[in-house]
Amino acid sequence: MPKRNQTLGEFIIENQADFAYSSGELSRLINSLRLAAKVVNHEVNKAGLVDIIGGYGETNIQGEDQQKLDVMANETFIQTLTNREIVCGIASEENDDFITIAGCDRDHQNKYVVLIDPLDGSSNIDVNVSVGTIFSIYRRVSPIGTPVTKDDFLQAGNNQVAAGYIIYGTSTMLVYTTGNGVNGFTLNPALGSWYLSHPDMKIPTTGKIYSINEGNYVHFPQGVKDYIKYCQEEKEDRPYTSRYIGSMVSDIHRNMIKGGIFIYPKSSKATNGKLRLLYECNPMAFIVEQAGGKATDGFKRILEIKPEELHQRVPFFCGSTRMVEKAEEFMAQYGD
Ligand code: AHM
Ligand code: MG
Repeated sequence: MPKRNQTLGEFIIENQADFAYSSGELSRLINSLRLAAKVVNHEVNKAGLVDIIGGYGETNIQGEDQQKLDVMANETFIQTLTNREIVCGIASEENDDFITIAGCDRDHQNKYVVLIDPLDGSSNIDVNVSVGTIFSIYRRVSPIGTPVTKDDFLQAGNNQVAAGYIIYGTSTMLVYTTGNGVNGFTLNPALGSWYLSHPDMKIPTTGKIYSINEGNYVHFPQGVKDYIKYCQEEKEDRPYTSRYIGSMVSDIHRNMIKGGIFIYPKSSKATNGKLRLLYECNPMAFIVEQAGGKATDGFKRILEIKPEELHQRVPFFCGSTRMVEKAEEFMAQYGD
């Protein structure tokens, strides 16, 4: 039973037996992520103080300008996981291809791969709005002791062993699941310790918040347009409130606590939406489902989609179950 104010270290030790195939490896991996998160948190917090923000002169493979903190966060997570030889492979939203950890075919027998979006919502950094890290952990499907393969990363989300996010907000939180519910830890920056502040998180079954970039309204499918009009209708408990930070971790974290729906649909400009199945949607879907919510592409469960590419995008409807189901009803009227 989670105890409030327990540290993350204590929590991991106490709950180690809950991890499937527990050998301590997954615990050590989550420990590495919490360490890297503290380093990134430190840098994010001083972003306004030093000349660290702004374009880094590189464009990532999605064609977006990278900012220095994206690069720093990417390197911090990759280096921490690499130095500790805790995984056999890493795939990052910021890298074209996956990384094979040296020695995974000889010296160490690690069985996990990590997929990571090191700093999501990074266009918000230079305006002092919350950003986040999202991670997802799978057991490799190729034999232990051989180099990792692309198939180790292209697994359906329901194979996830663990997933989590870190939100660098008014306080810094680490929220994660290993498939036994969701727990949230808040960083005490003075002590550098994470404390269990949100044990066994449950998303309300319905809510009054809808989060979508309505600026793209004219490009949305008719089902989404109709759902937005439904949210705005004066009837029963509506109209709902619109809240869109543009930083998915923050938008979903708020909806997890207050109840709500987050939608990033496809549009006539972006045929599969914007968000990446492997780095963004699968981990958030696993967390939200573990908290009792629902995540689909408007028609089918995100966690059942078999990925075909590392950087595949997918429409995303995620949040309170009854709200996602209502949005799906509108989508179903028009088909995909
Ligand atoms: P990023 O990975 O380049 O930071 O993009 C992902 C972010 C999400 O956090 C957010 O929900 C979305 O992009 C906002 O996009 P838009 O500005 O198109 O609404
Ligand atoms: Mg992202």
